[in-house]
Amino acid sequence: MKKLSIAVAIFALVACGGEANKTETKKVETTPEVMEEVVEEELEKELVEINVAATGESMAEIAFEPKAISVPEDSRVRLVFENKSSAEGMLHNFVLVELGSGAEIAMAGIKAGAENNFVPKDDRVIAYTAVSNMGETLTIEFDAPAKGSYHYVCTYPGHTSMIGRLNVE
Ligand SMILES: [Cu+2]
Repeated sequence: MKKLSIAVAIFALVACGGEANKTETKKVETTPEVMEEVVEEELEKELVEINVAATGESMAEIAFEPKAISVPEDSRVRLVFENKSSAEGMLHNFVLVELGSGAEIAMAGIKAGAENNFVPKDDRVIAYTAVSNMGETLTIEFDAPAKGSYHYVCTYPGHTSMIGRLNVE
């Protein structure tokens, strides 16, 4: 009886060993494919943080800082948008739009109204923040659009002089 259990135990051990080997061989076979998937996933998740401020205490001074930003293609962009104005009524948003469409988007934004953050429903709008109060910082995330140049504008009524360019490279 004792001998039999030992034999069974040895058999089980060998069987397990065989199974483990099989699994290992399978892993090696699929390694190149698996690694490719991992690399692709990492590219999708590359997070790029950009900092943009809205500055100025009068209508003549208001501007984005900086006025040009570059981000890599296929990146996830985290925008930290700081309203640095402190004068009463200096409300700003950041609206990323197709190149050259800023003026039309801003015009349509006035009709969209404050309840929509002055952002119209328009395919040319790629990403946007809510309207920020003086001294407020808002953070949004979005996928970088296709390679190319885009404008960012403030669509708060009368702020059409606030414009910058985002390059996706
Ligand atoms: Cu503004």
